[in-house]
Amino acid sequence: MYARLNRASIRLVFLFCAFSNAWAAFPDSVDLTQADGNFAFELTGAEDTEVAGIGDINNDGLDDFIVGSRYAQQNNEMPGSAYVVFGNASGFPASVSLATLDGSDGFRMDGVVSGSSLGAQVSAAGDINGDGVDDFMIGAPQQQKVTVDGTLTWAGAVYVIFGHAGAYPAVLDLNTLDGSNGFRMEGEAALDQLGLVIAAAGDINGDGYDDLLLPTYQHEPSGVVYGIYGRAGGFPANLELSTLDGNNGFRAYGFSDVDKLGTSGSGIGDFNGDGIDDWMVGTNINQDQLGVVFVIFGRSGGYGSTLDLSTLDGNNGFRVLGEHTGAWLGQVSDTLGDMNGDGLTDIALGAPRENYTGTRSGSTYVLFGRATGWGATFDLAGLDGSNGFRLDGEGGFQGTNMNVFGIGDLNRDGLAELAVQTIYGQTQAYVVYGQSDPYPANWDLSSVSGSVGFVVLDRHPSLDRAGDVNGDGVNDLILGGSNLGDSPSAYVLYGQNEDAIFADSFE
Ligand SMILES: [Ca+2]
Ligand SMILES: [Ca+2]
Ligand SMILES: [Ca+2]
Ligand SMILES: [Ca+2]
Repeated sequence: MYARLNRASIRLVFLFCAFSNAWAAFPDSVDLTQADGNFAFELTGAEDTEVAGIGDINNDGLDDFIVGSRYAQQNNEMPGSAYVVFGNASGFPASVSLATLDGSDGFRMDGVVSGSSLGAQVSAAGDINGDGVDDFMIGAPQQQKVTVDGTLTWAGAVYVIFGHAGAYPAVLDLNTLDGSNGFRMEGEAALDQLGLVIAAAGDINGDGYDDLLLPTYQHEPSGVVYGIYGRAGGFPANLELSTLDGNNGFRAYGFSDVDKLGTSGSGIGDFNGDGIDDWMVGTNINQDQLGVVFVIFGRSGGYGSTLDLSTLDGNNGFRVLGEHTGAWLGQVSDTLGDMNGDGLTDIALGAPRENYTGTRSGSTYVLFGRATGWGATFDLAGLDGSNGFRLDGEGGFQGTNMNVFGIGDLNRDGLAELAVQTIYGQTQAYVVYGQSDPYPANWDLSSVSGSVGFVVLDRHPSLDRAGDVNGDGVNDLILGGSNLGDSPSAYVLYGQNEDAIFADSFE
């Protein structure tokens, strides 16, 4: 098993595979409870974690990552906390304590009031202020908003923190964000829970600065997604979303039959190959609960103050509807990067309540990007393996609480991997390798082993590409935990460097 798969045995695996021509970078099953610092390490000291790779926020050439813990307690209150851990070229020990980060190896941030659920979501932001250093953001969806007219319960807040070279404190006080080092945004109304979904957009208006997306499905009456444009400077300490005017950002609302726009959404890279980053936003709550995802092509100059999603016609974007009543397409979705190696990015759309292999077995649809030929509506029944595929659960109710994640290229073959986390039945994360050959048009998760992919045992509700946190040139995977008892907070699983293994084998 994987506990014994140290470097020596990896070489044996490689040699075996070289002769059998059946290379698999990972074993079929990864047990992170055996993390020993060699193939993976654990993080301790926080509960119920959300995780994200955030790029290189301290500009030392190593990618960094963040662990959010919405129920974290500090000083007998429960503000929620988030922990940034810096990448380390020396690697990491088997266990890293989030509680002892001292500014040199990472730092902590706490919610500004108790009960704000800071860390319920964490995300990369790209480089939103254009200073060449990556930035990141944290959601606090249950934070109150204090106005002259009173307090708005659970309006929610999002904090954007600008990365910088040099020293960080052990605890970064989010109240010190003044527009020059970062800024905050707050929900427009009580119960909006701004910060439940936050995502880097890439540069969707083509001005050279990375942008942000804040899908907010609880905003009445129909949900909304806010787009925030990056710029070189001049951010206020508190960016009022009501001031988004088409120059600094925009909004898009749900409309008839789209009741809760924004249960998922993210930047998706350049999906249609026109040189501008594209994005998507979805909801499982629409007519007959089919679910819908809107894919919106990036546009030089932006979208005006309000983008009308009903105008998507194939030229400016398109929509994807779930295949069956109650399928809940778009409850979850993520950007993948380039999974099939054609140079265009691809996307994963989850339909947790599709029924192909049993009641609510769940399905994941992968759509490959392409330059032309999009109509106003993409029909998922047209997926044939070359333009994307449908990947079903193994059986009944496996779609319950399923999620889909783009996790980057874990085996350095240049193709991005897909992860599907299932919480019910087979409670594990399935990692599906990218490949340039066509996939089957329809298949199911029971096939994920060997050259197809591998599984990570246990429950990890949050997965993300960590970037390269140990400087070996391979992207790593970070996995959050839903801790019961003393189980670790999160794990990092190192990517496998096939080239390095090859070189080592013939030393
Ligand atoms: Ca770094
Ligand atoms: Ca920056
Ligand atoms: Ca931009
Ligand atoms: Ca594009």
